[in-house]
Formats: sequence, C-alpha cells, structure tokens
Amino acid sequence: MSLLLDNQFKELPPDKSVDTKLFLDTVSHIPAFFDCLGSTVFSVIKSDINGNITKIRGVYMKDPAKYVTLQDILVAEREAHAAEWPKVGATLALMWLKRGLRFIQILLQSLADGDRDENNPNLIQVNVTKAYQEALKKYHGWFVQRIFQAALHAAPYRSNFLKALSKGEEVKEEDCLANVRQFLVNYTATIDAIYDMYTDLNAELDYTV
Ligand code: 0SG
Repeated sequence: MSLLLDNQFKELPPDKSVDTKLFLDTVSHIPAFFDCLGSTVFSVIKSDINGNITKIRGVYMKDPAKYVTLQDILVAEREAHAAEWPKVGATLALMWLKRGLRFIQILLQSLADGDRDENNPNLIQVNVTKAYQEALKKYHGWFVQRIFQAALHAAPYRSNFLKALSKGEEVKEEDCLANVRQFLVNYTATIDAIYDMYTDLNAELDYTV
C-alpha cells in the first residue's frame, strides 16, 4: 500500500473551510516520512515542521469547540494579538507549514508530470529545485539557501524515493505515480484553500529567515 494513500487528506466542503482536527491528524504523519529519506540533514526540516504542527495543535487544544476550522484560529488570533498579528502563534506556524506543504506538493506533482533530467533520469534534483524555487526560496536568506544546497546533495535517488513512498515495497513506477496523483487531488485543494485564506485575511508575510 502507498504511504501517501494511507494518510490521505479529506475532500473539502463547498465553502473550502479546513477542519482543524482533520488537518492536524493528517499532516502529523508527514514528519515520520523524513526518517526513511536516509540523511540527517532532513532532521532539521523534520523538526521545523514538527514544531509548526505542535504549535498549531497547542492552540487548537486550548478550545477545540472554538477552533473548529483553521480560519477560526487566524481570526481569533487577529483579535487577540492585533499588534503582532500575523507574526504570532498558530498564524505564524501555519504560514510556514503551508510553505513546506506547498514544497512537497510541487515536488510530487513534478514527479507525477514526468519532469526529468534526461542525462540523469534517476536523480530528483530537477524536481526538488523546482519545488524550492516556487515554494520556499524567496523566504530564505543566503544561510538557509545553503542548507537547501546541502539537502539537495542528500536527496535520494528517484527509484528509492518512489520505493519509500510505497513503504519499501517493490511497486511498479506507474502504479506508484498513480497513487501520487490520487493523493495530490485533496492535498492540493487543501493547500490551495490555506493559501487563499492567508490572502483573503491579508495574513501573508514575505520576510526572509
Ligand atoms: C526529497 C528531497 C528533499 C530536499 C528538501 C530540501 C528542502 C529545503 C530545505 C530548507 C531548509 C529549511 C530549514 C529550516 C528553515 C526555517 O528557518 C524556516 C523558517 O522557520 C520558521 O521560522 C519556523 O517554522 C517558525 O516556527 S513556529 O512554528 O514557531 O512559528 C518560526 O520560528 C519562524 C521564525 O519566525 S520569526 O520569529 O522570524 O517571525 N522554515 C522553512 O523555510 C520551512 C521549510 C520546510 C521545508 C519542507 C521540505 C519538505 C521536504 C519533503 C521531502 C519529501
């Protein structure tokens, strides 16, 4: 079975609101995936994403009935922390988390679309670089961009990456990519909805770290 399909995102309701508990429960499975990528450089990324999820869950757990949707959290934090918002609390954590999730989305979509370096067809650097340029690079100063370069060297071979997505089982590449495409349907819709929410609430910031 596919790692991705084991932890699929749910279809969004017509109003595109994102249920906080469902989102957190699903996204919590992503950090464990970094363990099978085989390099300690990924532990920095894993810990950053884990930190975001823990922070959002911490806010949610204070009052689950109040924070049914992610938008409920942003709106409540805007009222509670007018001076610092949106650079505060779960609003800040989700702002960064969504960028990492967008990175993963573009990487998977690029693999599913068959983007390849024809000279090195078993490398995924071309896919990883595309995802980085579109989702993260503009938010990173030179130091973090160097961490990216180190992570790029440690990126697994395409065949090993697809095998990891299939939980180590030998699955035909086309079957694995079909699973990726299926996973991307609700995943992409969810990430898009979160990006739209940040735009609508004027909660997006573009400083670099
Ligand atoms: C398969 C190959 C994959 C290659 C992967 C390469 C990925 C890119 C590597 C980039 C390295 C990023 C290392 C971490 C960088 C962090 O500094 C930034 C900013 O972090 C935020 O900073 C925190 O996340 C915030 O935490 S919070 O929850 O407390 O709010 C906060 O601390 C904030 C600072 O805010 S301030 O105080 O200044 O207002 N993080 C990122 O850029 C996100 C990186 C996500 C990478 C996702 C990669 C996924 C790879 C998947 C592979 C399948």
